[in-house]
Formats: sequence, structure tokens, C-alpha cells
Amino acid sequence: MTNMLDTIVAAATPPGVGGVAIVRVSGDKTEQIARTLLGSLPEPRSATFRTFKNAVGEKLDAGLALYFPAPASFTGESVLELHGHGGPLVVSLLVEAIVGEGCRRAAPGEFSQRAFLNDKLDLVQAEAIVDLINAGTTQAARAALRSLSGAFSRAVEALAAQLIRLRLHVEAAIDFPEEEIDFLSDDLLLGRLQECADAFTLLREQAKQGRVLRDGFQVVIVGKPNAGKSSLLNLLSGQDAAIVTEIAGTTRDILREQIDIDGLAVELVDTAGLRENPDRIEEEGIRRARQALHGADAVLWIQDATDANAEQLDEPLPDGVPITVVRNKIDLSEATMQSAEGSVCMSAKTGQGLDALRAQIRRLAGYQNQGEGAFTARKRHLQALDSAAEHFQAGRTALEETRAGELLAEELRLSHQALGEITGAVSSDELLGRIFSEFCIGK
Ligand SMILES: Nc1nc2c(ncn2[C@@H]2O[C@H](COP(=O)(O)OP(=O)(O)OP(=O)(O)O)[C@@H](O)[C@H]2O)c(=O)[nH]1
Ligand SMILES: [Mg+2]
Repeated sequence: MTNMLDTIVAAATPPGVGGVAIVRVSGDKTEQIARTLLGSLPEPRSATFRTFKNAVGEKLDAGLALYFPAPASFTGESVLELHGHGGPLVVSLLVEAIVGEGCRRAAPGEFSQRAFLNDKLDLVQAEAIVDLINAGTTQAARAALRSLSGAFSRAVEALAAQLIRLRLHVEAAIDFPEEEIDFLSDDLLLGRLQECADAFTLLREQAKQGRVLRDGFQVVIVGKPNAGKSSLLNLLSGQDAAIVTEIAGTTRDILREQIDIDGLAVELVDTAGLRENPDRIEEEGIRRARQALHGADAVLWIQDATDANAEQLDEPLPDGVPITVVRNKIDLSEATMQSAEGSVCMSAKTGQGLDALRAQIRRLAGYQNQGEGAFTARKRHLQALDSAAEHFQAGRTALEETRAGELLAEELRLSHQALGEITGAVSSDELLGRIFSEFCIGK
């Protein structure tokens, strides 16, 4: 980890030309730097117009200066923000002048890392900053903002509080071995265990949604040549993105399109038709199609409803990834629009059945537009939650099998520890390094 004692500086605005650029400084030397560059210390938390000068008194720029004395700042340290003109040269002159005052350039995410280490934010909130910056849909942005304001953290902490109460209960009971205790006849304990199990189920559901909101959902479209895969991609995306012809084997390359289904960010992947004895170019296309299947969250298997052998595909589809059969060209087929469970009937030409397909994709993603209730979550959070839930369940099973509290107590401790990794109550330098290196410089 980087040295927390250094004073750090970076541009907080993106590189390039703009109306305004902001240079931010954080650390012990901030006050001295402000005096050198601005002539005197500005009034705290009040925007003042100043000339920015280097150590030998040369004017570099002029603009607004904002000073936040510790600990009332984003990082918890003294922070200075200089809002100057938005040109790359102006910014680099300012940063150089500040580095000359005994400062160092900030590493990616270092401002947020300090905010975390100074207890201004927990890990979930720090990660939500990045999620908000990178949000691709309005819903994802709102959900990230809710995580940032602590909605997810509070839910995790509430569950942790339940676990603590359980641990106290169990450990207090273990401490009186002379009283022959039968844990399984302790209704209060059993009731609390059930409450906790329900809370785990709910939070895992919410976090799964949060993950989909943050990372989006990848849907790979496969099928035989000419089944209508590219037509379907065009219909769903509302654009003429892929070439469609009546010639089998039109698509050779992978084509990706981002679409938004009621706030769910979906990446659609169109692929080459799968068949035996393709030509050389098609063969490469099929290889790429197989590769695309590996990254899929869900697969749409497009079948031509007019093809009697539509259900035969000379290709194993991946295990463990939900596959939806889409019976296309229903406008040409005698068959009715009867959809079996997990399959959709439609026409990529007339648009018939499109709503059902969109609903199916939402279902596959487990996505309900939760509006105000949603927060963003990451794979890391889901893994920690899963691990916490597994330990909790193992504890319950152990109790039922052995009727003794010791194993339960130990599993509850491990479960509590796994939960702590989410907000950073329990964290390692390695984990922190990994998380904050994803941030941009100046954040
Ligand atoms: N009538 C009708 N024709 C369709 C429908 N969907 C696709 N087609 C036609 O079927 C032909 C093949 O469509 P594509 O979308 O290129 O099929 P594909 O699966 O992408 O084919 P390849 O890229 O060759 O694997 C085109 O002539 C489309 O106009 C449909 O629902 N109804
Ligand atoms: Mg195609």
C-alpha cells in the first residue's frame, strides 16, 4: 500500500481540454502549499477567487480555490482544490508546482482509499463511487448512488448485528456446560436462526440484482444459419446493426450491441450460424461463436419454426447457463404462438412476440425493476455473501446433527467474518490494493 503520510496531488478532472480543470491536494502539507500558491490560506469551505503562483512567484493560472481543513473533507485530511482553466498544460504546470512543494502524484483511487482508511466511507461506498462514474443506465446510476449513501452497507450491517446477537446467545450458553443444555429445544435460538436465514436469502437476492445492474447481462444468440439471429439482434436493438440476407452463412464475425431493457443493461452477441462443413471463413466464425458462449450469462437458441429439423443442432450448448429456445419466423409457420415453458415464439420480421422475449430476458437476469429499493453490488460482494451464508448453513446443520453449540458458534464466527469483508470491517492490504487500483487517478 502507498504511504499514507505523503501529501498527494492529482487532477480530479479528466485529461484534455475543458472549461474548468480541478487539481486536488490532500495531506499534511496542504496548508503550506495553499500559502505558497495562493499567498495566504483561504477561508475554509468557501470559494474564493485567487491567482495561482509557483514558489518563485510566477503566475500559472487564476480561478477558484477551496480549502477543507482536516477532518471535515472527503479524505478526512486537509484538502485543497484549485479550479483553474481546463487546458492540459495549465494543469500540468500546477501539478508540477505542487509536487515541487514536497508532494507526490496520487496513485489511482488514492483519495478514496484515504477516505476509507480515515473512516469516511466503507468499502462498499468507495466501490459505489466507481460504479456511479461508470453507470451505463439511469437505473444503474441511481442504484450506485444508493450504495454510496450506504443502503447496501446498512443492510449488511443489520445482518451482521443479527449474527452478533446469535453468537452472544450461543456462546453464553456454551459457557455454562454444567447446565445440560439442549440447543434444539431453545425456541428463542431456533427462531433467531430462522430470522437470520431469511435475512440471508433476501440480501443475496438484492445483491444479485445489484450485480446485474452494475455489470449488465450478456445474452449470446446462437442457432443454425438463416434461423434469423441477426434479424433478432436488429429488432431488439432497434437498429440495422447486422447484415441480414437470405443466404445461409451471412454472419461470420461476432457482433455486439448494447441495449437497455427497462433499465437492465444487456449486451447482445450475434454469432455465425452453427453447421457442419462450413467454408474456411465460416469455420472461423463458428470458432468465435463457441468462444462467445463461454462468456454468456444466458443463451438464446434461435430456431426456424418452418424448419422441420429445427431442434437438431450439431453443437453442445454450455452447461449451467440458461438456454431459451426462440421459435422464429412464426409469421410463416402454421404453428400457433403457443410457447412452451422456457421458450418464446416470435417473428423477427413482424415484431410479433418481442415483448415476451424481452420479458424472458428480464426473467433470465432475475431482474425486477426495483426502482427506489435497488443498490449496486459486485462479484466480490456476492462471493463474500455466499461464503457467509454457507458458514451459517453449515452451523445450523452441525447443530441439528450434533445438538452441540460449539460447531455452530465457530461457523457463526466465520460467517460474521465473511460479512465483514464486504464493508471492509475485515480487510487485507491485498484486497484494498486490488479494489482501489480500479479507480481513476484523482478519485
Ligand atoms: N418471414 C420471416 N423471415 C425472417 C424472419 N427472421 C428472419 N427472416 C429472414 O430470414 C433470412 C435470414 O435471416 P438472418 O437474420 O440473416 O439469419 P441469421 O440466423 O443471422 O443467418 P446467418 O447469419 O447466415 O447464420 C433473411 O432473409 C431474413 O429476412 C421472420 O421472423 N420471418
Ligand atoms: Mg446472421
